[in-house]
Amino acid sequence: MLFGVAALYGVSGRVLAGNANRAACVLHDMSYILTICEEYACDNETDGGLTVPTYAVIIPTLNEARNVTALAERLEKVLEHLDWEAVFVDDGSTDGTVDELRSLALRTPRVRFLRRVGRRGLASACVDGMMSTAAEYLAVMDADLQHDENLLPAMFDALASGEANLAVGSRYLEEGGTGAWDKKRVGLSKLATWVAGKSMKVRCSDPMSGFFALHRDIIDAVAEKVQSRGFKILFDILTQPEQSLAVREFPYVFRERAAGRTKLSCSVMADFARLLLTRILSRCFIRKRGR
Ligand SMILES: Nc1nc2c(ncn2[C@@H]2O[C@H](COP(=O)(O)OP(=O)(O)O)[C@@H](O)[C@H]2O)c(=O)[nH]1
Ligand SMILES: [Mg+2]
Repeated sequence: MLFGVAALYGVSGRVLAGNANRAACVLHDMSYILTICEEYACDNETDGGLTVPTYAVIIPTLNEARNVTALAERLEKVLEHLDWEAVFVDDGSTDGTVDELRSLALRTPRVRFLRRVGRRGLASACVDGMMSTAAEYLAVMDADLQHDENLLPAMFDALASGEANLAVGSRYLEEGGTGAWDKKRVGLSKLATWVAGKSMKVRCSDPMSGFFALHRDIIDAVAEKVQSRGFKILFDILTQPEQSLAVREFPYVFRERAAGRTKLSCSVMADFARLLLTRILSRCFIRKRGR
């Protein structure tokens, strides 16, 4: 019966294969929550010796058919020595991304994917991906090869050693960079970063980064509060008032998109401006009350 329900929601890969001891798949939308747990106590001897991975890389996709296979291959190389899985989360791509993901998942046991139906939004896709894995350490990155996957082992290491509970890939540290961006985009991004800094308690040079890793306790605590349509989930997490964050940053140079187009649109920017305003106002309000 559980297999039937999971299939209905498009969950694929290792969870469906019954490899997880205690797999929890919670779809973020409050209208339906699917939890698969405890019942999944499986004997590893009989299902290929696979165990619950310690690390997961969550990759939101919207029309990234030409990028996903290359990314999975790169991940396999850099994470070779770790116990990890990749969770792609797709929102109705029309370019064959899901076919690519299915074929990847069929031939690569470390890859699984979540196909969301009737739902959109980068932030909620990331949250659903994170909720669908039992891994303790979770990274989020773009599917388009713009983020430097070579940093993942060091980011995971910083989390697993307890040095940090949030590792951020930063374009604005000395050795980082925005690559081929034109002056206008750099200017806008720096301005937004400066304004965002005013609403944050913690120091982070690149709060709009889409490349970060965290201990799962952090997202478990705020999953329901993240702006589901948002594009800048890291900033949302950084500005949740009750979070206790130890941030470590890793410089990287933002690469050019390998194929396909950016989904950063005017409406996405408007959503972000709304989030920014809400956070600045609530920070002012908290300060005033504290006086
Ligand atoms: N699932 C999902 N993924 C999305 C959505 N919007 C963007 N993405 C993915 O999120 C990542 C970041 O988007 P991208 O267009 O690269 O933004 P940019 O790097 O700021 O130009 C990419 O892997 C996109 O395919 C969405 O609504 N749903
Ligand atoms: Mg991108």
